Amino acid sequence: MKRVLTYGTFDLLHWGHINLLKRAKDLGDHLTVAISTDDFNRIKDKKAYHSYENRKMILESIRYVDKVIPENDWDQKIQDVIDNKIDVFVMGDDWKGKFDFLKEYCEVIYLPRTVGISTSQIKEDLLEVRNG
Ligand code: C2G
Repeated sequence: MKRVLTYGTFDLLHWGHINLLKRAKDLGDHLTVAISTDDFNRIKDKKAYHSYENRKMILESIRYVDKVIPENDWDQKIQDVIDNKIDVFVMGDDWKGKFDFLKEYCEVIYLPRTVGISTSQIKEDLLEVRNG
């Protein structure tokens, strides 16, 4: 059983997120997603539209996702890798290099981000529609 782990806020879930989750799952047999709590989003200076509970429920309904755990701070990744017996850590390549310290514990893979979609772009586009 090859176990994969990834992290994110996954707010206003879109096809870029799904592309990431699908490719992450394809790297193993079991995918755990650590989803940022509302408090941690404040630390990341992100304001999610959906609450942690609702973002968690949405992620748990995705066929590629086997387990969802909370991401409370920047420093939990090594423990998460150990506790969940992770073989592969995956992130989009906007994070390239940032988590190489995990290479002591598991494989670290940065996947190309999906171009043309982002949660902030969705918010900007909707604002434009509303403001005309
Ligand atoms: N992503 C992607 N393509 C996009 C948008 C996002 O591949 N068009 C990927 C990101 O690279 C990330 C994942 O989807 O791997 C989740 O993106 P976010 O919810 O924006 O996550 P982020 O705020 O980057 O949180 O400790 C790590 C952080 O929690 C990552």
